[in-house]
Amino acid sequence: MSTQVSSLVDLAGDLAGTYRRTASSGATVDPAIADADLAAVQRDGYVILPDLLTSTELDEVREAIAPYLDRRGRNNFEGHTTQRVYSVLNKTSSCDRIADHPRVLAILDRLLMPNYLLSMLQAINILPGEQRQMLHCDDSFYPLPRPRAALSAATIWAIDDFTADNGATDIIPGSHLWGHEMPADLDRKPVVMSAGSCVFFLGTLWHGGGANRTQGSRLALTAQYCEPWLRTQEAFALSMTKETVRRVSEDIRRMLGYSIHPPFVGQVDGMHPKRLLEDD
Ligand SMILES: O=C(O)CCC(=O)C(=O)O
Repeated sequence: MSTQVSSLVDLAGDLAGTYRRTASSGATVDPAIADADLAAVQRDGYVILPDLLTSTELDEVREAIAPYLDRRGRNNFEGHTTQRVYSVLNKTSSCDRIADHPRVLAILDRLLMPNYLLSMLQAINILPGEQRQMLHCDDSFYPLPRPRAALSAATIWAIDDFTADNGATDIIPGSHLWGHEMPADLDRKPVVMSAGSCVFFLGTLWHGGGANRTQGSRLALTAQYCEPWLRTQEAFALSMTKETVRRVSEDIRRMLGYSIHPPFVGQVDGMHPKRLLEDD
């Protein structure tokens, strides 16, 4: 970034007059906990955050997602024996906590620039017999050479227990530091964790869904986040209804794009995007 541009970005932090930057609920997390989570992420590329959702919350997610699990993946990446649900916030409020969990935001607050965005919120149900997914990195579609800092981060939440046999996400610990090395399937380590836990990892970490060798399905939610100056995977600014945008928390609203990357990226007709919510 040139000096000129970076001074523009730094300019007063925020040029918005009416809608100033809002605080993240990540600030409510004990800084010692958030700093330790971040240190693990920087060292290993990931951290497991255990037991963040209650059994009632898990039941609500299962019940809300079930009606949408009506089709299978369309290619090898989605998985032909895997079901996926996109545009989740428009369909149910039961997954809001997954998008805006303070423990996750506290790490993101330390990792990404202010007003980082939600890039994806998706349910992934791996059915019995699914093969392991190809290994990949979530921010590899941003064409900047590695090694480099992550431009995004992801969480995968276990809605069912993740076991070594039922399709738990496989990761390659430490691979966030790699340049152009390619991972070997032998290096895959399943993230075994109980329902209600999540794994937080960097967009540069190699990972992939595991094979499901059991008779049961493996339901997960993934929430992914990116720098505020990047294009998101799901075009939430186009897809989210105003009803959804009004219903969600201020954290989610900001991450859906009702915020600006100072001084003016994300504007609408020269104004802060929140002006759109004033009309009707
Ligand atoms: O379902 C999983 O465990 C991982 C899926 C994944 O990484 C993806 O589809 O991008």
